[in-house]
Amino acid sequence: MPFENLIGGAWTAGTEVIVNRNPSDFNDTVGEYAVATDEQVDDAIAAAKAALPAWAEASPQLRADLLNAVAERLEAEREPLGELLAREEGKIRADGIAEVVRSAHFFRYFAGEALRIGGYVGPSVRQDVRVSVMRRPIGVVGLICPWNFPIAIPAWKTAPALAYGNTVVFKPSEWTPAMGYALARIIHECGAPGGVFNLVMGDGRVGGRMAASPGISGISFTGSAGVGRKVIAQVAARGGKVQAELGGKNPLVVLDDADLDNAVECAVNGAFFQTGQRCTASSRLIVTRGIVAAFTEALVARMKALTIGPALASSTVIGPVINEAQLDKDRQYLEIGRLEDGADVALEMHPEFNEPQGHYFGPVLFANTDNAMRINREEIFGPVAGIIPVADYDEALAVANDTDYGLSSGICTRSLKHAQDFLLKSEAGITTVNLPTAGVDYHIPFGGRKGSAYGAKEHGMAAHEFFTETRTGYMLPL
Ligand code: TXE
Repeated sequence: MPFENLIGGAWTAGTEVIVNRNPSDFNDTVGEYAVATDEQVDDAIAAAKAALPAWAEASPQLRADLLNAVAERLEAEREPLGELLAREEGKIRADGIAEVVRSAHFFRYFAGEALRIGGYVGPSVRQDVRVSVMRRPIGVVGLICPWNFPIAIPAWKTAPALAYGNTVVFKPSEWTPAMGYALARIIHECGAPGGVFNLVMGDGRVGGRMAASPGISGISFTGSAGVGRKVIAQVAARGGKVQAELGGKNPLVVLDDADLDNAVECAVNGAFFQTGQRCTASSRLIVTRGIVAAFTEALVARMKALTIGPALASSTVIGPVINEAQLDKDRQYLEIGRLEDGADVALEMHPEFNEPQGHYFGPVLFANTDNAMRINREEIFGPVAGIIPVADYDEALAVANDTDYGLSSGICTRSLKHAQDFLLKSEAGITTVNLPTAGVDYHIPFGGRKGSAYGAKEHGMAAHEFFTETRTGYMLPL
């Protein structure tokens, strides 16, 4: 029995299904998930539109209660959902559970925000006139999400959308429908009125129909730059509102005065944890020449301790990549780095088992690379990193900023002067000091610059920028 779409409060069968397979084990089918037809996408948008007035005008307490109930269910189901996430996406169990807990954090945070929508009332410059600035929902929002954080990214879009009175049409990635379905199931079971939150599963066809629909006021997208640019153009052309998070080619700078152990931990975490499939992953390791030999040696030694295996095996640190296409992409860049770019391969790891069959690709570390190489220009989105030796901090900053992307960046140093300068001059939306470039908080703004993003930032105090719009009022009381 396939898992169905949620349209206007009713679970609805499709005409085709996605067969969701476990990337750790080809013999394990996670489940079958209904693909929404064009008509069903349109029905979901219509249902969201019909539910909008009541939800937008509902007491914020009612909205807050729903979000708190969802948070409680996510926390209660953290273990089984974390395991399902690991089975479906390939990240290790502990990361799967942590992601479900983080999703609950978003719902709890925005339950409070529903009661703090805010605004302004005050005197006009005109005698006896009062002005008001209200924050209002933008309407029906479409959430198009990727596979790498299959419940956290939907949560960080859904929670503010609902908190501020919007209604939602949500499309998970076709590679991770199970977590998208689980979120829809929980929201439905917690009593969301029919049409307030709709689930339409499927691939780019479903996403494209959402982006093109005039019934959707705003699209929030996370995914590849190529698809994101298409969605941005499509929505902007029809006067819709759009925000997009598009990946990165994130630098981690290591200076001679860095704490070597800390720098190695930042690099191995940022570059290889979650199999390098994080938009904030460190893929360029920019290292000054006084420490590059010691850093490379220590990083290689640390990498050799990383166990590659099935996501649910307790010994696994590096799980499989998501699918065949991503595996091919990772393999291609290994050859591009070796043959086309002429980089040295400092370490190429392989799984030391042949069962179960999965999309396994070991971490790869290139050395003696330069920033002109394709492996340092193009997003690979796998466990692949390149060491770029540089002369000093000034060259490190210039190389770090020499990229089309601008999501996250990091620097490992004991110099407050260089740390402060990097925080100011790095052309990234998120910059860390002596911390990995991946791993963020949920209550502060998240998002990139340059080719990594478009429109308002997400998370915490930034989310109202996209999910609300201001209305200005002038009143002469007579
Ligand atoms: O992204 P896609 P995927 C990058 C990373 C990865 C690449 C592919 O480089 O290798 O993207 O990953 C929907 N109109 N990131 O396949 O294809 C699609 O169904 C509307 C970085 O996940 O961009 C999915 O739900 N929607 C990223 C979503 O868009 C369309 C995280 C993303 O799919 C569509 C993941 C269309 N024409 C991948 N075509 C990050 N920034 O974290 C597809 N979709």
